[in-house]
Amino acid sequence: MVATGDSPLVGIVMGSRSDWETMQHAVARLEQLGVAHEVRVVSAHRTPDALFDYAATAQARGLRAIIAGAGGAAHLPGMLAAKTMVPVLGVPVQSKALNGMDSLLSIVQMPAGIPVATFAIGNAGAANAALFAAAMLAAEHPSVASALARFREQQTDEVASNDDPRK
Ligand code: RP5
Repeated sequence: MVATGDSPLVGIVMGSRSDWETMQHAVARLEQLGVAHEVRVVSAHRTPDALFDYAATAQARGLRAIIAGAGGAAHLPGMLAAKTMVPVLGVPVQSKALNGMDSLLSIVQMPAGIPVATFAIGNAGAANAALFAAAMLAAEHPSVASALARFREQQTDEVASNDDPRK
């Protein structure tokens, strides 16, 4: 059984504490699925040395995926991807000025050679990045596979049991 107290398999990083409102949805999903994880604020612009250090040590520390959320000039996911072979899942945070279009384009338009898997803007993107990370881990971690299967079944049951929108 993979538990949240174990050595982290997934790193969740964000460019600012102000991203937490969005990124908490990734953390909630990983906790629900029992995936060991860690959470940090690491900024491409304000703490670039910490970013390089995080990327340089990620693989050796056992991380199998990094979920990176950032808004505006969202360079965090791309810079992490440039400095580590650990797969980076990018979450565009919904910025105030441009509604997250700036974040989305900053993250998704990577040059060929350095991939970032980019998710939807905002809460849905954060939740789906966590589910995607769990799916990546499922083959090697049977407890994550069964938690993911249970989550899907529950989700289906919830929709099916509330299928009259007037109620
Ligand atoms: C980015 O700038 C962060 O990811 C955040 O979304 C945005 C604004 O940061 P704060 O000014 O709220 O700290 O680096």
